[in-house]
Amino acid sequence: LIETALAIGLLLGMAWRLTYIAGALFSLLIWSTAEGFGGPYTSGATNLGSALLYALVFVAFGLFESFLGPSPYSLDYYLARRFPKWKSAAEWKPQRIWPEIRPAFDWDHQLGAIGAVIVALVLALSTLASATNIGRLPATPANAAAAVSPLKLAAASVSPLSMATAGEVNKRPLPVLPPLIGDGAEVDINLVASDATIEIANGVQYQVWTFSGTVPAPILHVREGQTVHVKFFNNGMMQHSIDFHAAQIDSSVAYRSINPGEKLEFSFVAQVPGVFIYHCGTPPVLQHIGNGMYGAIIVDPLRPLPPADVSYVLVQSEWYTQQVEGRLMTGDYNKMVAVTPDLVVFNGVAFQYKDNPLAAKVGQRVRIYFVNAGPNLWSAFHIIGGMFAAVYPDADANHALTGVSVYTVAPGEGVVFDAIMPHAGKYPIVDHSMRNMELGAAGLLNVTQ
Ligand SMILES: [Cu+2]
Repeated sequence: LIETALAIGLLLGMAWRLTYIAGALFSLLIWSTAEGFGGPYTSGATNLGSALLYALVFVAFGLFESFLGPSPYSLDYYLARRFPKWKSAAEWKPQRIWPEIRPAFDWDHQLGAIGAVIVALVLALSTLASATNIGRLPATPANAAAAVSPLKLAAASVSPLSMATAGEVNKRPLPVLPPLIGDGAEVDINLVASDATIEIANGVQYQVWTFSGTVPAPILHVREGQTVHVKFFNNGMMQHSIDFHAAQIDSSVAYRSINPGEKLEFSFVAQVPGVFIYHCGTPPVLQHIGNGMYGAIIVDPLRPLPPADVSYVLVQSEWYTQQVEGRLMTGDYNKMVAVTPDLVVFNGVAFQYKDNPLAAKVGQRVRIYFVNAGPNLWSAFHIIGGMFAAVYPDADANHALTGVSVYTVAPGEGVVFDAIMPHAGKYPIVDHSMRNMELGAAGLLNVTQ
């Protein structure tokens, strides 16, 4: 509103003195309150902000006017002639006698000038629309940080010749199913809640909350019927907890939150086979999962599935980011609530298996233990160019689905997929929800002879 009043004052030549003073002060105000475009308040800003410049422009206008005297091309000129007191609002030297200046141009020129002023006035009034636009995010430093896209940061470091969408992610081991933790009737699991910084896209880091330092958390592999002893220690900065979907247990005891420095122990029998999520369940759970506290536990069935030649574990999840500085991101809880992810990833890193594909041979049974950690989005899991040989929603071979090309995996759900590729080739592994695929939920299965 102040902007619009200033614009009208400038265009009509009305109350110039007030306009200049208010304009300069208002520009300084914008500059000093970091209204986004105003000042150097985003990290990495390299200029002083444009608002300071406007303040100087207003000062310059004031100086011009005081040297050159009043102009006949202004409302002030006419108002002051009719109401002499108006001068005090309009002029730097009100005591000066108004010279009788006649308009120097003929009417044709004047009409042109008036037309131009009207056009400019309409434009100025149209800014009212944006000034009162409620739906727009205010230009605060927090919103500016939230607007930084990790994918764009990742792409910025990529040579234009690279085929990769978001650069070549640092290579890490393929997510092969690890061996059973133990062969006996009982196994021990030690997990530590701890803060860490990990890569979520090429060259882009995120300040995560983890189980044992990685996202996803360590892959746990047990067998149906084994008793699992869980030892959980909180080495983080706040309360955390651990919730195993593979267990049937009193959650108010086993899954309770513990303070930093405390430990928690419980045991459960892995009675139900399958692939399950485990995650932190401390409120707001959305934030604890959103910041990285999830993993997969595989419970092998006593009545085995058809033997697989190669087995991988994929955990899908979303990242909701805001910039800390440079290429370091942290979580954005507002985005988690609004479900506006910046990245959707397999095993924590956008596009990591595009540059470093999963591998298999023609005719091999490739098993993918798939967990969707969410926290919010469903996955439409798909291998482009492929057909699942079997989908096991419950790890029971008698319940296998066949003839499925896309299968839905809800947040928190785990499903076992078998694929047998009859031809060599590079098969994209994706979340067939296209937005999610473009945000990073895409990798490759490289099938060779
Ligand atoms: Cu937690």
